[in-house]
Amino acid sequence: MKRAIELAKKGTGKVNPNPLVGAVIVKGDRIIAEGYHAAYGELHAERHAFSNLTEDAHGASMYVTLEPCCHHGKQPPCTEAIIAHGIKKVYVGSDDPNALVAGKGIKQLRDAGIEVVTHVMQKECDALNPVFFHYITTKTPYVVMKYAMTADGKIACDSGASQWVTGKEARLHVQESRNALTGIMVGINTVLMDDPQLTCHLEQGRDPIRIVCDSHLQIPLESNLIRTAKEVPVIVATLSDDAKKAAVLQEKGVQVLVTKEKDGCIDLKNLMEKLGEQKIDSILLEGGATLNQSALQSQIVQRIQVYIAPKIFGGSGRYTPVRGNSVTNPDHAYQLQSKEIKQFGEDLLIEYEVCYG
Ligand code: AOF
Ligand code: ZN
Repeated sequence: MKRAIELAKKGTGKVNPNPLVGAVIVKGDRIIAEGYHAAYGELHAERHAFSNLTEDAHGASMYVTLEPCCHHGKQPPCTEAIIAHGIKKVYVGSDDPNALVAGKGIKQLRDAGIEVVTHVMQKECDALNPVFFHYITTKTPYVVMKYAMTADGKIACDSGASQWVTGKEARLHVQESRNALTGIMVGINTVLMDDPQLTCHLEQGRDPIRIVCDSHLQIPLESNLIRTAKEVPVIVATLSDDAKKAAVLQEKGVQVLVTKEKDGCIDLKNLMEKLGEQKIDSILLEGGATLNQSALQSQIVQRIQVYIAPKIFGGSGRYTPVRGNSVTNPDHAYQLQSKEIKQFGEDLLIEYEVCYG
């Protein structure tokens, strides 16, 4: 199963909104085939493994990180292939919450006389697919809020200068998130201040779909995002009914998405529903501080990645990761659960899950 998990990761950034899945077929003490889901719409891990068989699979066991599917989607049911190849025993990691599968895959295998062992290394297998589990059950994107701050909680100096808070190893890891997640989202102030590209700088990386929350359609036509919108998709979410500016943006390749309004701002829940309809299963939220606050308040954030650099900026406290209204009392804080601590160079990364009570 460890090997199947390793294989599954090879699909990172390529399978969304489908899950990362790996499969290994074993006969006696020999691995006779390996497979993984390599790209959206292509062979599932199980059938990919069968396509790599080095000998007949009759009587063999299969290790697969996710419950095999039993429905006709873009691909035929994997259960049928497992039965047809005479597999005797299947070890399964995660349950599949997809309503089309959800236990029915395992039942089909058992009904065919195959022994099925479930929840093998389940925690590790589940850790492959937080995005898929969230998206398949809610139809809205899994949102990861990311920011980098100093040990005194600042994201920039009082001058606004922020290059760089963290070192190059940590910044490289951010690029991996940009590759793994389907979209990247920022507020209009970040565009006006930094004019970012929001692309993925990894050699083999995939650029995320770039999403800007821009209530009043202020985005400059000469900004890097708009200039490159025909090469890498840009979605501008807005409340504005300025049809003229919208038409110019569309002409430049931008998708203008008008959302509902909430308290004078973009209704982020509504925006997530609309993005989910476009198969955007995951979003890296890269600020700024006001959008971060709205996102928490709207309860659209599932995970927070905090990079902490071993340095102190001091200053007025103008540049902190989450601004807007504070909670009125420590008892009302947004509650987080620590999931993981990693180190990149000198910087720490703490990953939290957001707990909505
Ligand atoms: C995958 N890859 O290796 C496995 C999946 O539309 P389809 O036919 O690609 O089916 C997608 C569903 O199949 C997916 O939501 C999940 O429930 C199930 N298993 N999917 O993309 C795989 N094993
Ligand atoms: Zn399948």
